[in-house]
Amino acid sequence: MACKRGALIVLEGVDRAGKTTQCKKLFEALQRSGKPAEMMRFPDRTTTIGKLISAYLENKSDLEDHTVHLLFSANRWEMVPLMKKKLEQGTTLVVDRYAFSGVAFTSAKPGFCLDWCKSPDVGLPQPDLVMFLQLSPSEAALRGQFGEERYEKSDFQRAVQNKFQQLMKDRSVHWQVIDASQSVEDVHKDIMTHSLNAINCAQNQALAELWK
Ligand code: ADP
Ligand code: 2DT
Repeated sequence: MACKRGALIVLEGVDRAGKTTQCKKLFEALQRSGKPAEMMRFPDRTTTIGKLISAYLENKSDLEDHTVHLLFSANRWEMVPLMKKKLEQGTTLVVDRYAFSGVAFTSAKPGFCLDWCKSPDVGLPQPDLVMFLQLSPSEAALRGQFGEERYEKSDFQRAVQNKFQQLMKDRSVHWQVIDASQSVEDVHKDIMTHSLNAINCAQNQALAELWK
């Protein structure tokens, strides 16, 4: 009998919402409970495309806005064969940002509509669960200053948050809003509950295609 597939679990949210902290905790908890899991993050700055993106984010290079949007998408597509292989082998993937960040960040720039921004990512593996770590700008500010990277400005982050709210109206995606203002442990408990459900459901379902 073919082995049961792993789940594709994505964490999204604004800067300092706790995505990286929670991806790591979820990954470690799944491993401890004997469920095969791996962590991924986008952008993946290690590939040739990822290095172009990283230089752009660090303000070491400038790229035209459409161009960088397509590079972010290409950086996901280049990982799709590996992602599918892992999922089919039964490994659950815990992913720090995905196409939703891609759309929210570019569509927060002037002159970009949601539909254009979504189009290059149409057909990517559909996440079984997307958890949005919700945190107000004032609570995020208590967690430290913005860094030096290109998008780390409060006005832009507010615009990004609004775009995420628009994306969350789409019922074809399994969104789950998580109250990220709780303690690290309480956020983890919520995330674990939703993830275990998603892993159970994914076992018996074929992997679908995003926004198709
Ligand atoms: P993100 O990946 O969303 O930008 P991080 O996981 O890097 O966020 O966390 C940003 C900062 O906030 C880190 O210093 C982290 O230790 C802290 N942090 C994360 N989760 C919480 C929480 N629930 N309560 C308080 N501080 C947190
Ligand atoms: P971190 O590496 O700190 O998460 O920051 N972004 C991300 C986009 O503009 N488009 C995308 O497709 C993705 C995945 C969000 C990465 C920065 O890049 C932005 C913050």
